[in-house]
Amino acid sequence: MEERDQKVLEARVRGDNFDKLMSVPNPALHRFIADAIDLCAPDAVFVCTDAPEDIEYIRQQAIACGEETPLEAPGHTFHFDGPHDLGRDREKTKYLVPAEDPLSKALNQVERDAGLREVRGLLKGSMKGRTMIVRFFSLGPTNSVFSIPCVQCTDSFYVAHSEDLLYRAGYEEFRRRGERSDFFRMLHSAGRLDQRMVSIDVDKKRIYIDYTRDTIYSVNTQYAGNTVGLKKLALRLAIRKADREGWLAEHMFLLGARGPNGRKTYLAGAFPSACGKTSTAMLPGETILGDDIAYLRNLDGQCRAVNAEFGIFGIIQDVTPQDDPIIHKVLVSPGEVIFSNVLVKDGKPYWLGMGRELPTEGMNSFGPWHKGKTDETGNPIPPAAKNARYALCLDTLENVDAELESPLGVPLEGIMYGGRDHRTSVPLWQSFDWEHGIVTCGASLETVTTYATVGEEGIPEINLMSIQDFVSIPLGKYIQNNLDFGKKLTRPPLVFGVNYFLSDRDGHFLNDRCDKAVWVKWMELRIHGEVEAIRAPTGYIPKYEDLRRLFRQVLDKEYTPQEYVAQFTMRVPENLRKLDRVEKFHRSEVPGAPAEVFEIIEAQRERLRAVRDEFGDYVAPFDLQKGQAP
Ligand code: SPV
Ligand code: MN
Repeated sequence: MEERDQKVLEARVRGDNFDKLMSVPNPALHRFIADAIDLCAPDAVFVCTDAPEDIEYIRQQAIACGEETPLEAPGHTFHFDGPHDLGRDREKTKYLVPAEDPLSKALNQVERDAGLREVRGLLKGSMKGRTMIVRFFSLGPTNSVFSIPCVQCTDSFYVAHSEDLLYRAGYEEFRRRGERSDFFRMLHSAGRLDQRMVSIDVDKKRIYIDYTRDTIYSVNTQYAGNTVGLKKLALRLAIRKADREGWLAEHMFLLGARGPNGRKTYLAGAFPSACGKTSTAMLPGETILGDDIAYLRNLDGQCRAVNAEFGIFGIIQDVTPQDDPIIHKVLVSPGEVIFSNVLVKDGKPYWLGMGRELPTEGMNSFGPWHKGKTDETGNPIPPAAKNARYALCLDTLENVDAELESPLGVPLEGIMYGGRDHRTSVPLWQSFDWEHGIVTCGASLETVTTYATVGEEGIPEINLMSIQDFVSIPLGKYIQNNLDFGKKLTRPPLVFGVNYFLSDRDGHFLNDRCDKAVWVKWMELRIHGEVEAIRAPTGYIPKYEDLRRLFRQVLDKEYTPQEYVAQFTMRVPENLRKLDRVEKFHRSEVPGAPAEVFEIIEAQRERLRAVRDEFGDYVAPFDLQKGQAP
């Protein structure tokens, strides 16, 4: 360790906290912590190891300091973020980019030196009067080719506690790895807090990613998506690392789908935030491995995947015992759960769409709330935030997959992409091959903005592979990496598209929320070549008789030919218009987009035109099926 770091740590880290730091013999780690102390000037430093008593201390302090409050059910607490801090803040999240090496202009960035000065200026002295917590984690299972060790310094016990639920402990992992300096570093301060323990200076909120040093800075915010460094902030660093090392870090859930005779097939799914990702990951009857971030590697030609995380930070809106029975059970049973930005009344949490009437008064992220209360602009304040969430460990779910901690991950055989698309794509299809899927499902994913990010909702946009907010390398390079990854696999995962939001002319959804359980079964069978399909211009679509059988089997539901035709009719004009938007996006926003993108788009256009010439603008699946070999 350098002498200056030794001096800082000796002077500022007291008692056994100092010994805990010293027993990780890593000068790069000591450098980062000494710098954080120097900059933020905390009164005390608490070093949290993997020991249960250290973790218990964090839990207790989150309550003692008022960032969390116990609810009636044992183990449950709630936390409020401020009214202007209820989602990921795209505008305030920027890459620190060296002047000589800028990123695609679609990615929010600031020149590195100027950005560093700004964010470090805001962090200066920010922890005076407070304790800095130092925590160690591993993204991915420990002791594995997938593991990425991370250190988090924060002055928020809520953030430290959330991370305890969402990630794997990593103090021992750091000790095992000795002097290696290839770990992620995260520094967060909630900044000045009011008496409700809510960040005051949200106008000075900054979330800056210094990928040249694998370091993240976050200040004047508490919302977990902006502060829990291991979540989307680390995903941005992981994408850079994956780019260097030839693997993929993705915004994907992982689930084990059950097939005939007890077979299990692993599928991943990429959906933009608030588009059905967690509820797909948690389908009753299947097993869940993860709901948000997956790492994919080519191990001896096979695609293997792990969950980077160990818990779920899930949207609670619309969670009901009928639609989400597994998670609902955990949310009403004793056990460790942090509820954020719900409505609280008499020690109980309430959320929008919970399937019962809400109280007419209580506490929420705006303070004391009553029905009819308005905000400073005169708009009614909803009882709970749309983006209210729960944080809990995956192993509290009854259908958690047994391979969650497997150091070699699970074999991944299918990937699905889906966004909020009301007018264009059929509810389910399979791409012709890997490249077709990456381009026409992933890189063409259209959606509308949701409450998961701060700002206006319902704005249409393309969101590459549902991960565009987090891509930290040139977008064209990111697409190329995806294309190359599949080319090198012996048998790349099949790529599927899903659209849960397809609507009729009057804006009514054409599917029920639970239909996705059937789609997953169809994918499982396709992967094993056990079900046929119809060749449509945009990919393979299911046959009616297979869906009818699966609807009966899975949902005990009679699926009519009318429903099938309404859902699976190829909307040619809409699809052609979509291709135009996608092409325009890639030409204008994705410098260096691979030539393959444009070739595949053009071929899809040709197929759509050919079908239109034969059948007209709207082509029923039965018409497509005619004349095709079975
Ligand atoms: C998302 O918004 O995609 C989330 C929640 O998973 S967070 O990124 O943590 O805000
Ligand atoms: Mn997410």
